Amino acid sequence: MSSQSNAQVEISLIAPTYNEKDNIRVLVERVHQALSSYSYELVIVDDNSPDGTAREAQALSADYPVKVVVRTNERGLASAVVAGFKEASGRVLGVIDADLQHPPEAIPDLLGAVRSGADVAIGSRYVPGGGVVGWSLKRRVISSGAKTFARLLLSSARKIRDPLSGFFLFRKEVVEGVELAPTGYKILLEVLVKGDVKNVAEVPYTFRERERGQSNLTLKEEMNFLKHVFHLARFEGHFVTFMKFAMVGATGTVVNLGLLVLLVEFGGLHETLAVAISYEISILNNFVWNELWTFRDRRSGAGSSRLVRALKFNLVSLGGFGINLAMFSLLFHVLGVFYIASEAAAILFAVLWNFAVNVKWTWRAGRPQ
Ligand SMILES: Nc1nc2c(ncn2[C@@H]2O[C@H](COP(=O)(O)OP(=O)(O)OP(=O)(O)O)[C@@H](O)[C@H]2O)c(=O)[nH]1
Ligand SMILES: [Mg+2]
Repeated sequence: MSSQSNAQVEISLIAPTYNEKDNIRVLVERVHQALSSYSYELVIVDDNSPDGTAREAQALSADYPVKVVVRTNERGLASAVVAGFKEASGRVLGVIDADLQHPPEAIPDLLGAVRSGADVAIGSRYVPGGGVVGWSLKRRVISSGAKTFARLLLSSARKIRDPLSGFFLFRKEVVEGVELAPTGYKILLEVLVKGDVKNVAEVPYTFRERERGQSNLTLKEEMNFLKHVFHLARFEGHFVTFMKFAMVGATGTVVNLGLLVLLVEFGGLHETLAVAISYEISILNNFVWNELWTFRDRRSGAGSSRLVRALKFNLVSLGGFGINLAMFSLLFHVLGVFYIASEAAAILFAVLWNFAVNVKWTWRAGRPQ
């Protein structure tokens, strides 16, 4: 059945698999049930799983519109999905996990959204009606931290509630001529940032616990995620600005500490007063450098006076300070993370917050008159 001609296939669903032998039959059956009234194909991309997933999939392809791609010299979720896209002949492409954490029954709604004009339709855990079941507090915190990180750094992800979803559909034209990098495992981000995306729809679903088989998620993948987001930020063009902003922040720390020592040791000021004064002056230091250097080309478009920008910058920094404290408390007191790691993560988030809000508010790009 996989020999249907290109024009006939409306949707190609890609399911990457690694050791999913116990899930693959149920997946194929449920997808078929959900899509029986559509012309579809299911492309299973297996990395030569030792448990024999590919053989099982091959057997199913006799009765269902299933295409099996077996890779023997490569391993990895993202590159498997990209390989699947290359084999796909549908006008709409989609991605679904093979372990049934993404309900195939939601596909018709996603397809409906694409048919009514969405370029990308996302199966979303974070719109009303969606959710996750069975996650520990730690996994929730990591997941929402990763989500916030991506949204702060990537403007293409900012308006999306679930930009890290692994369950989504999109029109093939969205990625026409786009080189999708097979790094990181969040292919949706790659599509949102690099693709030609105007309308995005989010359709709720509930992410359930895996019933059979084992998770393939590793720490290495998590690290790859950070690298991937920085790579995409560079692609969007905000990366250089962000690096300047971070460098200015570093000079602020030097001013802050240096001044504190001066005021206490040589000025004889009370420590608390010295902390307050040196903190405020370091913020002013940062403001001046950002005004003259980081956001130099945005000044005229911001539509506000320098004094107003300075006040806004102060407010944003205050917010960043609050975020730093809150995040530190959550990681250190609630989750028991080592205090230096907690504060490092808290600083990263505060800096990202400061950056994102200053870009959007203090030095917002002017509208064409
Ligand atoms: N081809 C291929 N597929 C993979 C690879 N790693 C993971 N997958 C598949 O990608 C999908 C998602 O991987 P999971 O391990 O379930 O990741 P997760 O859903 O974030 O983690 P859990 O909630 O613990 O299941 C599953 O269908 C996996 O079989 C890989 O290296 N190659
Ligand atoms: Mg899974």
